Amino acid sequence: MRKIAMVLLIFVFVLPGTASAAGLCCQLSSGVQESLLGVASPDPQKLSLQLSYSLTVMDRLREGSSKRSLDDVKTAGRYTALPTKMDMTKYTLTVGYGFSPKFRAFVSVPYIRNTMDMEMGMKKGMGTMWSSTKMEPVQEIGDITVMGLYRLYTDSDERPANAFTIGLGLKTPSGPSTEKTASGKYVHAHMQAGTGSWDPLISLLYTKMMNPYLLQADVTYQLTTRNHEGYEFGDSLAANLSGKYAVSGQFNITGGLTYLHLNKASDNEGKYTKLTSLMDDPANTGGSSIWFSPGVQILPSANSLIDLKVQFPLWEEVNGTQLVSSYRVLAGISFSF
Ligand SMILES: [Cu+2]
Repeated sequence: MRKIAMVLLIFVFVLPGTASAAGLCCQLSSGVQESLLGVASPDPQKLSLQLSYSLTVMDRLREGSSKRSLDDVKTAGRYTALPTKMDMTKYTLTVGYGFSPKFRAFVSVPYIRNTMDMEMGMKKGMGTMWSSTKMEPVQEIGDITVMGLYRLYTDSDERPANAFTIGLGLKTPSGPSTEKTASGKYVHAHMQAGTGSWDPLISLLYTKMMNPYLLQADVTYQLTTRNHEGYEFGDSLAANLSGKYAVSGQFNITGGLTYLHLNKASDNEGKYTKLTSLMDDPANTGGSSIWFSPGVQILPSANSLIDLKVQFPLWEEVNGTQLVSSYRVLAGISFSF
């Protein structure tokens, strides 16, 4: 679920801006690849700084590709701890530097706040008594990621029409993955601020510029590893097709389609597993989804970019029964120096 963070979709408003020479072609030559990394890419010898906010709202239940109501899942009788709403908020600071026209590198540091509402069932005589509860929020620095982007091919250094880029990254285990609840049990694995694992990432990007249009196809694979506690979040694959249309030098309309696949998690030592709790049954992890992304971008000045985005799932198929997202909102501002 946290890996939905890899998926980006776009929705932005107009803000009053000063005149700017930065249009779509300049964004390409400076390599803004927000559908991949959500960061403004720095020009050579330039530093970029991005602050972003994202909110993922999960408040629907799904079994396979079918919708399920809370009552459906209660009646099925398998679980006595059910999530009803999870809000995942993330503030991310990303710093990038252009070492050369071909090579740029980024470090991103997220601050995570996850909340969850649940329904707990107590067996009473013939039936089950349900009560609502809120979990203690998790608020921590999450997993820091470093990534390098190397441009393998371009037809021109100035305003290229085609560019092919490879990215290699590493997600570190800087965020805590062993937070406990007041009862001394581990908080749900997917609610922890970190995964506790070192995960390599590889991305391939193809960008095509046909002023005033920009098209980009990119794919990212995250190879997850097992953490110290024996838990492994599933590998993920995200493939994006996105486009931008420059209405003016200060305003772009954007859109995209994203396919996301997550493998099932596995919990070798059972430390995070509780088979009567829907969130703590590893069978209820992983799946595939397709997301749609309309949006806009604003360029208030030559060295800044504002990005507000919303993403909606068009199709989903999950393993087991899971709490799934209704939508995701993203807002970011980036500067280059
Ligand atoms: Cu919970």
